[in-house]
Amino acid sequence: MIKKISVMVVFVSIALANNWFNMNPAVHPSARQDGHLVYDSESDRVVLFGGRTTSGASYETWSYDLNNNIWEQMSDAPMTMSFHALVYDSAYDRVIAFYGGVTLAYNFNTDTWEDMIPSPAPAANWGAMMAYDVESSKLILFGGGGGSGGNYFSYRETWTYDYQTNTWTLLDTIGPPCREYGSMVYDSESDLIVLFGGEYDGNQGYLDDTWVYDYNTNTWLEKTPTQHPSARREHGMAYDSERDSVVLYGGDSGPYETWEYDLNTDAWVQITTADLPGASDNVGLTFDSESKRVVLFGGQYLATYFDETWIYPDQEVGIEEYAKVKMRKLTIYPNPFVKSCKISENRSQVEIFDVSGRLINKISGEIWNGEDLNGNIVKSGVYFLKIKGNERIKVIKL
Ligand SMILES: [Ca+2]
Ligand SMILES: [Ca+2]
Ligand SMILES: [Ca+2]
Ligand SMILES: [Ca+2]
Repeated sequence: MIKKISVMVVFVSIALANNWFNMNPAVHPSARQDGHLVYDSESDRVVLFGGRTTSGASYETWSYDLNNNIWEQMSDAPMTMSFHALVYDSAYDRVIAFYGGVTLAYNFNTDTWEDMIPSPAPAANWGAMMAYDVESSKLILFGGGGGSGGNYFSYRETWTYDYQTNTWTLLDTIGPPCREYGSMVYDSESDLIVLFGGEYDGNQGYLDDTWVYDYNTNTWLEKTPTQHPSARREHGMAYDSERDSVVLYGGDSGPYETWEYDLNTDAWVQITTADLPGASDNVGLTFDSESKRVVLFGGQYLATYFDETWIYPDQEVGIEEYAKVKMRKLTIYPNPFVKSCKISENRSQVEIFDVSGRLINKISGEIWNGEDLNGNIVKSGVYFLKIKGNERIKVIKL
């Protein structure tokens, strides 16, 4: 008699530690560093623009729908940008890109780019930082690099840009020490912009300082956290409004670190995660407030560019939502199976139980040959796989 075991996947949510989860979308942008991400909250889409691929700076615009794990290529921008700054202006529902005095605006709803050609504009070229103060409806830009021929320096200016009047206005020229390649995000709960790190004055060393900017009073203030990430540049930051936490990831040439900053208590905490993206620096990072997840795309480690899409934190989600995300990754082949099945997720330990909860077998690796602990082929029917991998436990109904 031929035994057939059909496979259904059912997930049981177990307490999970914070982790990164690889979404593995079927279609995605090509590998790149510095492909900045922003979240268009009106459209519930993450927008990626530009970056540097192996063939140079990119014109490309992509959108990502986390709910359906789908990337879609949109219209190219009128010019390439990398080492640019990118932010979402929620008042006008526009994505604003800035590099080297050029200001571009993108409307996802109509999939159209405009070259705004404002005058004056900040003089910064590469590595300026932008964030958007939602309470004040103001885009804020700080710093950036300039110079040429080995004579490089950084800017110390704070600017705001208004899309409707197409006007850049200089707000402050003191603020934090000059820098490029830091990161800046807006903490909506505290109504303050948070800046961390970067590269000082045209590559005169890396910074490890934490600053906040209040547009309402036009004031910069240096924070004094007792611990904080080490000095670095080219890290990514995003503000998780669900958990009121600034998430920092990576940095140049290999700090594969995840940190979270609570502005209210002025505390940075390093988060140890079981899984990590392939890239360490120049990732795209933003927060999808509808899905309540930080989204990461691409980045680099030394000379290698990445095309991975990850989300964070992978925890404390409802069973349904967890299943929706996880089921995309996990496949069991063939289904139903007769002799053996291959479990797509390669985890260290898989335990197989029958419906009464009795342990049938333990396997390491990806293949279950349908045998029990004594080497006998099991009866047809329903079995559960318990996959232990790092912090995550999944129970799968076979
Ligand atoms: Ca929109
Ligand atoms: Ca404000
Ligand atoms: Ca806060
Ligand atoms: Ca979403």
